Amino acid sequence: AATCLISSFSREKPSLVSKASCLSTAAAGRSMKTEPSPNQYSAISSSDQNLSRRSGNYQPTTWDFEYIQSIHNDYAGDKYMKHFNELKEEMKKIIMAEGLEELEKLELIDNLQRLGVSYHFRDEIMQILSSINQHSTSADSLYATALKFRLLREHVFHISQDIFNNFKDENDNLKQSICNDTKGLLQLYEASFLATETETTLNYATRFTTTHLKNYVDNHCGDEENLMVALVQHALELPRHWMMPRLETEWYLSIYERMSSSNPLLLELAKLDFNIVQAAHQKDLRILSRWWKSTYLAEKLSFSRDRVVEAFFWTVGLLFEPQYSYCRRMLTKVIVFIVVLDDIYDVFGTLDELEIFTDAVERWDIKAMEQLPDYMKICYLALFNSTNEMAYDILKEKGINVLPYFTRQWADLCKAYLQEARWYYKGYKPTLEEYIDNAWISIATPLILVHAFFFVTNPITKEALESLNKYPDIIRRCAIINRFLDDLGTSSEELKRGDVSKSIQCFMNEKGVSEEEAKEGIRILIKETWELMNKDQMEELLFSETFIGIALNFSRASHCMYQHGDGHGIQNSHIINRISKLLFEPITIL
Ligand code: 0FV
Ligand code: MN
Ligand code: MN
Ligand code: MN
Ligand code: MN
Repeated sequence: AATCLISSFSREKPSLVSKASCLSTAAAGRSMKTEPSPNQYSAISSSDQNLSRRSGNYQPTTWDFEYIQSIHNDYAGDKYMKHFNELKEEMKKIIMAEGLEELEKLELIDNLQRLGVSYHFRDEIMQILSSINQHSTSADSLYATALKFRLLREHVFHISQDIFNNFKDENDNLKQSICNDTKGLLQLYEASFLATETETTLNYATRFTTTHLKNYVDNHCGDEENLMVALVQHALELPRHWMMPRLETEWYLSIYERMSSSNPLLLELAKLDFNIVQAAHQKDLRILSRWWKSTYLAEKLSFSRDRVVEAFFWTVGLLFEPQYSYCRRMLTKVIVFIVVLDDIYDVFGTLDELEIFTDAVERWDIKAMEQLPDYMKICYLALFNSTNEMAYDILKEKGINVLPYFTRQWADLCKAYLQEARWYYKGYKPTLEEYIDNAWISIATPLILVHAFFFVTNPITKEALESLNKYPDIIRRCAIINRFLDDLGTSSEELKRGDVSKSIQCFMNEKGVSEEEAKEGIRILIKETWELMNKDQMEELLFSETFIGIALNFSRASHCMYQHGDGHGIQNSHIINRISKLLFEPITIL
């Protein structure tokens, strides 16, 4: 029934009105100053003083402008490049060496991926996997079978769950004899998250392995020296398929180092790559923090979350490879605008103001600014200029006018925000279906993915554009997962402050269950939506591997951002640690 709910969402899809005329304002927009001196005018007019507005009580940023500008990194530039390239060539020889057993090859690929360096060896990896796919035998251990299954699936080779039939008994259940094979169970657990919704063996395997792995951890409580215990505990927190790749790499580097079977060359390569990539990210971040400061949005709209580092962290979750610097920088701008707008709609704006603002965004017209209160003018013009500028970049580079796609996304987002505000002011409690039908747009995932599509796709086909306009399944599912995760992490604070019922409250009202039961229900919906997204990944033909990877990574980033509450708005120590390790602390190389 849950699956039915998720696949039945439909939404009016307004046709794209060509707004070619807007592009001419892109160039004008670029020269329009978004940088008034901070005391030139007050953003919030004095007539507003006696209005009672809500507050998010958001704390200042953990990493301010001065800190970000002051970072010095020894790994920036070309200093380590020569040595790195030597290591990379050596590594290629190891990967392509004759005489490796199939299992050795699979383990090597798994380690390359987990250590975050597989992007240097894409061709080699595909070559090995397709040869394994063609001449595979089946008399393997559970461990080898599950590893092979997962790696082949991750790379979209067709492989059936029947590969696990050897491990089932006459009643079609998984054999009890595998319960003590922890290494095999762990690998089967990881593989099971790649299941689609009809693969009952694999879906049952998730529950089966989770139970037995939990027992294993309980029986080895406190045995932290034991690497298997560390690996199992980590996997139970989040399976590999749901884990943000860079965070996995950061964690696994410390584990791999402790393994007696580790390859010293690979370890050195991976550490060096981690630091070089981090230096590239810091460079992006320095540019962004100057831009963010120059907008004055944090000062002018002080009710809003000042979270440029967190926004950038999301983009590192979507795609971390150094060559995607432009995409990361643009998407970070997009995310900080989303957060500012979200705070206007959720916290600060009055319903009248929100109606006018939504209308102005739909019109996408510099003249529409006149009707706005001062604090909205600043935000409107900054959004208008940045978006037009991005469209101008793409027009220059690819010869396509994407402004209508961008502006439609902002209009759809604002309309969804407005719907939530109207529900809130009316005290209306939507059904779960009504809520989700709006909330998969208001989570801003479609907007971010549509922007990402244009930044990473080349050439852009007519078929892909048509599909994009109708919000393809992969975007929809990713958005629903992100919405559920956001609600699990943020809704308790949101409701205290005053906000529309979120999915958990809708679920409670509708099913008459407790908050804990509703949360469990939402977690099941998340797993089921992933099963649908896994199928989308295998069936999607119009979008590039890069774009599909961004969509999957987006939900992975959400799992990590919201794992311990609201990682974006209310900084908890977990997320501060994760961001620091990923962006600011180089790995020690002896
Ligand atoms: C979520 O905030 C939010 F707006 C974020 C993190 C920015 C963009 C979204 C993603 C990158 C997924 P909040 O929980 O206030 O959002 P809602 O929609 O619940 O008000
Ligand atoms: Mn962990
Ligand atoms: Mn909000
Ligand atoms: Mn909101
Ligand atoms: Mn939220």
